[in-house]
Amino acid sequence: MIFNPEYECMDEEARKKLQFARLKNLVEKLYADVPFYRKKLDAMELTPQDIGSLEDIARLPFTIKDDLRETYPYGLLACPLAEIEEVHMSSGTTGIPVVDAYTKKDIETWGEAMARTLAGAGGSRNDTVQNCYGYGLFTGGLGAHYGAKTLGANVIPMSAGNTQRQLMVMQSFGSTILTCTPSYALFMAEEAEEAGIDLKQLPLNKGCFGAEPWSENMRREIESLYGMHAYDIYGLTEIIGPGVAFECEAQAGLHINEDLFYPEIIDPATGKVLPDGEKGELVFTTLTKEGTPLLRYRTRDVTFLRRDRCSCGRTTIRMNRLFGRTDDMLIIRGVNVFPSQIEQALIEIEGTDPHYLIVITRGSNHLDEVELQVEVKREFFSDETKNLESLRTKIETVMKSKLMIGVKVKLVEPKTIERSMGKSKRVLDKREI
Ligand code: DLL
Repeated sequence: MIFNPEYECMDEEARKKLQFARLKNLVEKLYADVPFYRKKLDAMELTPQDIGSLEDIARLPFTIKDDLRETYPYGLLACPLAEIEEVHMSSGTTGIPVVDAYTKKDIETWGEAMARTLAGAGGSRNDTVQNCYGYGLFTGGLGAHYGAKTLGANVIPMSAGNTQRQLMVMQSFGSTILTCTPSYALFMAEEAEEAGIDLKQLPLNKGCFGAEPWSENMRREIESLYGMHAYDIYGLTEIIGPGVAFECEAQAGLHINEDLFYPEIIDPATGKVLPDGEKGELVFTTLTKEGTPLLRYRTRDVTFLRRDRCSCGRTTIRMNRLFGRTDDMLIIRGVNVFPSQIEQALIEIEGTDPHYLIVITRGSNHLDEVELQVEVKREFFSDETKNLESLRTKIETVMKSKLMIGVKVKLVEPKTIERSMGKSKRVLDKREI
């Protein structure tokens, strides 16, 4: 089901017109009400009148995470504080958090964006959403909650954790949609197996997973363990939280809610806008936000955009599943490596589970050393040592050819790598540089 065909299936010309009108409005508002942006525009000798077309967006300044940190908590507010209804913060554990402040209308927009997301996965008012994203300052819990309500579905506000109870609720309430991080979905499946619960027999038939990188391999794993369709959903606190982009039933890229969030891809080194199809840093401008609207926010997420039509009937631009982040790119012995590349390489190797940890150290010879801990499927672990050794060598060979660096592989027993209920940690960088 398409939740809002008027906006999701809009003809391209009409959408561009709408985006331009909203952009113009936004720039006027920021210039008038947010001293931070007024200063930036003045410094570039730009006024709202200079924005005469949608393409002129490229003339506007970027906003970066440090701008948000430096103005913490309310420096970027574009409305009186009395109009703010709710605040959320980024889930990062280090540094000053970034704040998103929502007016009543912003919360409604968020509900709409997330209702479109759940509908993209085939959800409707007949569904029961078991929402295991964390409630609180993190945007996952309440974002999915508002979306389920706007859709008219029944929402069970579980939050993350207490896995035994999650499994009990899943069975007794007959939940049909699961919303959580992909790593928590896998963790719950392991616990279910242990408890002798066959998830495939339950009514649960779709899931909306995001907030962290995951791969096609993990998707296939989740789909087969639960007997469900698993969809990728994307968003970030600074822009609204979840609801920025979502996969539809075609599972072929994530539809961006571009009437609300205007996307661009730039070269992270030069800031130049790149054409559709080219990989670079994703940038968003919030087109309708009232509380903390942002101009050209650099997400640091790496992907590309595609404008070809989707079989689902939506006309919105799609972004590819993320390749990684410009800032979590690892530089190992001078080679750029994204953790997602390691995961991709693991896909091709039978016998491994999608649980891994990359441990980086700097040896006494000052060279970086990488140990890749990989969980092995239970059947494999009980096999002969000879088979384990050949699996280990195989992974090392594949990594060497894909990443161009040597990686020491350590095979570990199932369930030894720490599980996460929220965002999982894949990299342990012990280098002291
Ligand atoms: O993670 C919002 C969210 C909640 C999205 C629930 C989806 C579901 P933050 O905590 O601000 O917000 O983290 C945002 O997480 O810039 C990406 O790097 C990463 N991320 C989010 N979704 C995905 C995804 C929420 N589907 C940051 N795939 C973003 C890969 C993702 N990475």
